[in-house]
Amino acid sequence: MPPSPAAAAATLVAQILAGDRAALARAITLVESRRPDDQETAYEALRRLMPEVGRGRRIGVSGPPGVGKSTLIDAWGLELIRRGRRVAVLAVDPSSSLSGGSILGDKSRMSRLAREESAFIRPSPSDLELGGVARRTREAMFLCEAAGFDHVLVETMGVGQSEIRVAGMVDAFVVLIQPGAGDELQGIKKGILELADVLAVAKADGPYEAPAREAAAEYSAALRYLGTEAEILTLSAMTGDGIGRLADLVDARLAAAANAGTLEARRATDGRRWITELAEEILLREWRAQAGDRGQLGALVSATLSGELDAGQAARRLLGR
Ligand SMILES: Nc1nc2c(ncn2[C@@H]2O[C@H](COP(=O)(O)OP(=O)(O)OP(=O)(O)O)[C@@H](O)[C@H]2O)c(=O)[nH]1
Ligand SMILES: [Mg+2]
Repeated sequence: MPPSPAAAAATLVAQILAGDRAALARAITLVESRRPDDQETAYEALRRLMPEVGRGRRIGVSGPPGVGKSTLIDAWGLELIRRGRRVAVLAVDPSSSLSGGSILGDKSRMSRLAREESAFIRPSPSDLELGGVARRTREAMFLCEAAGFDHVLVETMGVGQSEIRVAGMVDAFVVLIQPGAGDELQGIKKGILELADVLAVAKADGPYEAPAREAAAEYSAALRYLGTEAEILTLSAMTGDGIGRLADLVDARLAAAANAGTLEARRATDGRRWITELAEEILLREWRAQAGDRGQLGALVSATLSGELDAGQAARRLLGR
């Protein structure tokens, strides 16, 4: 007989606290699973681990496809390790659900970091339902923290919902921008500029260096205009230029936020989202499981289109009201 969820959770917790990386990976798999018993085990393990969660720093790294997120995380992660930190990376990649997994892709982009004892890299399949966000990024971050990783970097694709969601659950949000001045300004949405704590113009090396600096100047003006307090810099993950500055900058901002109490406030807001989202998920799952009278949907649509029912009435009937 397999162990009960509580017993399985207790074992997992002991292993994670003892530094067992395979156990950490397993716990993340369980929390991402859709099976109720896996969920029960994972959440029980997380409950027991929560006293170990909170001291770490959670950082989101976002930007358009190919801008250099993974390469930057590789360089930044190494810099953090040089400073004595332990670094976990969660890569959330929508393309992984299309290509059937970009695990090798991400590991090879982070090949230097992947070899480090003090690093843990975990690519998670994204959930198309959520617009390309892993369903359990928040829980995975907490598990990494409990396992003693004091920095958790989350790579997320710069597509609408996913970056907004991730920005809400991290302590600092770094947005990478393509070098090249002028028209790029149109491409990045105002909302994203407002989410960013740090804007970094990537690939500032070789022929891109000058355009990168021009872009930084333009974005700097845009940020002033928007009245946000985001910092802006140029960097190159390839040459290493700007990586130390990025690490310093994010460190300083997080220390200031911790002192001012804004870090705690940000986490409290996210805690409310955490439980609310799970509650919504449970409701939706229960409703879908009943699925009793979905047969009436066709009739409800006809009635709505013919003007017999209004759309709100039809939706309420579908819910059995
Ligand atoms: N010149 C230059 N090229 C870079 C730099 N960083 C990344 N690249 C190149 O840009 C390409 C994409 O890099 P990735 O790190 O995979 O970019 P990404 O944003 O993680 O890509 P996705 O995860 O697919 O969205 C690769 O060919 C890198 O070698 C840099 O600092 N300078
Ligand atoms: Mg990547």
